[in-house]
Amino acid sequence: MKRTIAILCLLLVSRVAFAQQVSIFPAPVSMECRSGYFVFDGSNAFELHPDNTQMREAVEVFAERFGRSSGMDIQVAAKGDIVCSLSEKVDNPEGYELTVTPKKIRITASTPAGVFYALQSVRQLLPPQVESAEVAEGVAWRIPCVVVKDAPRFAYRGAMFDVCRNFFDKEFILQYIDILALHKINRFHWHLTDDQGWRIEIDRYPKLTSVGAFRDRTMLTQTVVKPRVWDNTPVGGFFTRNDVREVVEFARKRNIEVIPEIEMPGHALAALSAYPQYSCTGGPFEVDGKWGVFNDIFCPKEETFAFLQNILDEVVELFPSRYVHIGGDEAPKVRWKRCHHCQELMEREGLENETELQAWFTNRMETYLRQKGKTVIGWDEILDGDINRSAVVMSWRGYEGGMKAARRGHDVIMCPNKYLYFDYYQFDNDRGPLEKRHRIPLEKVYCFNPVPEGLDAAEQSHIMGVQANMWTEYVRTPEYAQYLLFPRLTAYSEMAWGTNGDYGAFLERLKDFEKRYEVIGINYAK
Ligand code: TNX
Repeated sequence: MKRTIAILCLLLVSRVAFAQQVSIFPAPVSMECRSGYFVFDGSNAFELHPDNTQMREAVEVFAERFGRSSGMDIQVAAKGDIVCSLSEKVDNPEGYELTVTPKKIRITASTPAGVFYALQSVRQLLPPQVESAEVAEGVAWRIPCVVVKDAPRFAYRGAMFDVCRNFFDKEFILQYIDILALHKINRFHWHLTDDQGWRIEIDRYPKLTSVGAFRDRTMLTQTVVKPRVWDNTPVGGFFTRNDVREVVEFARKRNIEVIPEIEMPGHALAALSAYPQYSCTGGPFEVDGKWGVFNDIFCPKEETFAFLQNILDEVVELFPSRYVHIGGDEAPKVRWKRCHHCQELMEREGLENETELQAWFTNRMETYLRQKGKTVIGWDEILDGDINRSAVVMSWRGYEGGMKAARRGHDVIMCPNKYLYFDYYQFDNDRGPLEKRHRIPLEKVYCFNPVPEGLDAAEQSHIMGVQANMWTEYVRTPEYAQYLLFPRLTAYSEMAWGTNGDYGAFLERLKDFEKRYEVIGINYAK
């Protein structure tokens, strides 16, 4: 009797200890816990089938991280106890099976991306100190025995970050990308051009950055609030071509496609400050330090198309991504209405109004990029006209844009602002400059349903996935960006992966994950 009680107690204790350790974000599709641990002792090695460059890259990121925090080096060898194999048995290209026993870690996937994700799960099964930038002492480097079967619901799981309204440097972006990989997010949409700053170096047009990347002042109040309060400190910055290459490569190794966004025809004031000849009025303009929507946009002249195509030629060379985002949102037609050239062009092309002219503009750029093998993405305003079906629509003003796009046969990415805009405030007492907008509490993100009711099966199949957007008008520091991003991004990742369920249980699991945020150094909202 005593023995039975003792065994029961032991079981209970080990279950509790277990429960604290075994939590992966996003939650895997299935996970069974077994007894025992796999211990990392410095003698471990990867065994790869096949042993090729892609497979080595898939394990390298984990080995680097683990090496830095544990001091242990895991090499690839002919025989090893961490066995990674490709197999057609796993059908999702990002899916994987992970079996941990006291003797071996076995990973099976259909592509190296799945192997990479299995190792991100192993990363999360390890104590949070694995995130440490230096060797952490006194840590039990072991993971519990588990059997995990996992695969994402959506192929497109994106995160957008705006480096234009406020500049965020390369170090911040690299750290963010690594955190995205931890959450199995696979696209980084990099918002690189806007009215308040042009952030990517273009060889052919040096003034885009020498002029367009800097501004004299920044508005501290909301656009609608009077009197306006300004910070008169000059600010700016941009990414060199080498910075871009480094970010793209860093992301690629983490199964993240970096999608550049070059805004057109609107949100173009920084570019027009440098090259006013591509506006309708000729300028002059200044890189603006206030927020909102500006009337001066690119003028659909032949010279402008040449300018934009030359820029895109360089962009395409820097970004191997399948997608290029060309913006398309918030483009007022005030200038086009009063511009002789635009009116003549409309007449010639048989375009009824300026909205059709924007569609004509978009289609021209879409065709140009398609010929270069790229798929164009645009904000849902591009649907206001009849645009080529090959363009992908990002639905930000609610579900409607996405539904309309799917019905017309466009592929769609869902990022409605009332659910997935992390620049919107979280708590009732978050009374910062964001108070006028919607509140997006954690639960709203977690419970978001990306596939709207009312679409038939064929239309639903056009929903490629989701995206969380981080605009930075009022976000001036990395710390504040992180405060807005976390833990909402963690909730988002579980929804994007498709395993969001009981919100209460998610909150319980999150407590453990916060230790990981702390070791990484993330300033999360508590
Ligand atoms: C709308 S989303 C915008 C951005 C702003 C954002 C602020 C979109 C395509 N346009 O330019 O930064 O709202 O939340």
